[in-house]
Amino acid sequence: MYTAYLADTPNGRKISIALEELGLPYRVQHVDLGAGEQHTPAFERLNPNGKIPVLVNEDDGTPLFESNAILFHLATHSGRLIPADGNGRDTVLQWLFLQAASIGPMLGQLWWFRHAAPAPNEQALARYTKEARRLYGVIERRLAATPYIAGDTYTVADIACWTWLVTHEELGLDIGAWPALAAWLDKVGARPALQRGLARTAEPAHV
Ligand SMILES: N[C@@H](CCC(=O)N[C@@H](CS)C(=O)NCC(=O)O)C(=O)O
Repeated sequence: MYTAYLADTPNGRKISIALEELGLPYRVQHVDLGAGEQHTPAFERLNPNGKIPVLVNEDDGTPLFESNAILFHLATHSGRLIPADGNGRDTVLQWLFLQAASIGPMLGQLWWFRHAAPAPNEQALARYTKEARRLYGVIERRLAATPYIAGDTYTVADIACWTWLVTHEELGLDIGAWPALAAWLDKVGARPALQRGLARTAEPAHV
């Protein structure tokens, strides 16, 4: 049994989607980011970085933070959503790192400067829009060549990238520029487990 500390954000959504895909038992503990619950001493004992998501294995109490480390843990321990062979695993890891190191931070900054910045900042908007568009292009070229991010099969790399790349409207990006990526967003988004995962993370806090 797992407890997933989540909020309704791209990194939070990854975890409930993966747990639903794998059919593992879990409960969601919603963390109110606006109220600062991620900075309480109790939460920072689970993640010293003070961010969701965290997954606690209730069998032994072990907490795991960093969304893609959690995805990799779930996939390798279940033997699903990741290839069994070493090269296949490395390929999944490569895309998980690209998502965590580039797609998440750049799209996250673009979202913040569009929706949360206290004052307009045209230079920041131009810089992060350019970088986001470049990254959508990287994934477009990949998905023009392979059906899924890490190759022939659906893996946790798709989950990690999907929750971020699906936010293109909020980011003011025209998805028409990336047809292979758009088709993949629809294909992956139609998975029933993904839709169940989104619903679990979107449940109102404290219910
Ligand atoms: N690299 C981390 C990023 C986690 C992250 O940025 N979480 C955000 C929500 S998506 C958060 O907790 N923000 C609240 C804060 O920074 O105070 C991961 O992939 O888990």
